[in-house]
Amino acid sequence: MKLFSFFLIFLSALFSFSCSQKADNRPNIILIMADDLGYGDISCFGSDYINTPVLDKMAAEGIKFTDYHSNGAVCTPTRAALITGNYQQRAGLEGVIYAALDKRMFGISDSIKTLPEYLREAGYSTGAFGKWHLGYKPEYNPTKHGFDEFYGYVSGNVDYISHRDGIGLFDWWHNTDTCYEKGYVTDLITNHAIEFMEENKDKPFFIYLPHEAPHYPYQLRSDKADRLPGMKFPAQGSRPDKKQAYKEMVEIMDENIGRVMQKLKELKLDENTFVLFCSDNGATNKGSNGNLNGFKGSLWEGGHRVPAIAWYPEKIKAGTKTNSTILSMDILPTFRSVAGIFQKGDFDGKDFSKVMFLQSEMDERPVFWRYRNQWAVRKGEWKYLKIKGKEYLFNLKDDIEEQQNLMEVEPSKVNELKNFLKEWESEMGKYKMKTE
Ligand SMILES: [Ca+2]
Repeated sequence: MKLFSFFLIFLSALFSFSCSQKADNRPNIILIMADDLGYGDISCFGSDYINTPVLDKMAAEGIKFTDYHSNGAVCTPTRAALITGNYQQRAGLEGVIYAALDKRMFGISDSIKTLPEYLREAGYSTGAFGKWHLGYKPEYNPTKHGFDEFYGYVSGNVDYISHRDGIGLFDWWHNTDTCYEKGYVTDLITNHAIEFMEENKDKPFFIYLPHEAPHYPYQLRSDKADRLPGMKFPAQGSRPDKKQAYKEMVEIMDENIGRVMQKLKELKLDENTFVLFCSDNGATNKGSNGNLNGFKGSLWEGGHRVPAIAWYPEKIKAGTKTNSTILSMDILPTFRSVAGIFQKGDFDGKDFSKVMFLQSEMDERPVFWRYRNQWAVRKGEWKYLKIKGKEYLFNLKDDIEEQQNLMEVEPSKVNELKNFLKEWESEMGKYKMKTE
């Protein structure tokens, strides 16, 4: 009997050892998101003006998404979709949360389970370093929504040097406390992400690294702060050469992403870490959306088709490319699957891990955008768009520039897409929009 008990104890020890081994082998996940970076703003997406050797190398060693879209055409909605795995409308965050004091009441609701909450529950250490923009109040803080640690700012943009927000208030935090530290935002958030990697190198971690670059104010490392207490300041910064600053800001971000990649190597985590890079909406006129029509804020392709790259040498075939249509809301189900969370989840977003790891394509599905009296529906190569009361139908496969309106030519396609939109609107009508 004694021998039998001993055997059982041995078996259970062996089992828990193999489980913990398995748990430890789950990949680290790093999500790096640029702010307002356009489809034509990095060299591997066609820029001949901005040099991004680190991102180019990631793409050469990983997979490039040609048809990746932010859920929103501006910051907050994309972040809401990303963190919830659903259309941002379900969180009521269809528009931007502004810095003005009478607009600060909105934010991410407690009742929604977030991406870091899923990953933390599965044993991941979770850290957010950079821009939050999902609410100012303490209850909206990243540490109240699944992140073990947060360094950064909660508004839409801060002075890169003085860390003051759009109305001049100090906006730099360590968790829920204000934090005074010197440094250029792009460098600082990378420093904190790297510290987090070092501290958590022996267990799986999830790092969310939402950069400020290349969002305004257009400032470089050696610039003086523009936003100081009691002073009026230009929101976009005082430099006259904003386009040049924009270019250098993207290049500084690229250099800092290189520091993260280098640290992965040093810590011998490069084999077992999955890195996804993307942008949160299209570029303004300071940047480039390649040959796409429109800018940030619009539902023309330039407002939401943005660069994305995934890197995971162990599982992603080097130098691959996908034309699957993927949105920010697809990241949550995908990361759950990468982290080995197999409980069924009910999300608007869909797992795209097979696109990356097995070179398969996503099943065709209708996807939707809505922002400030603009509507867009995509299914396959077709896009229905309604802007300022005018309707358009485009075949993006032949006409990515959105120049040939096929409304009159393909009425049945128009009807199909409008019916999808009607259904979606009726579903989203259940939710109260809190912003703008
Ligand atoms: Ca943005």
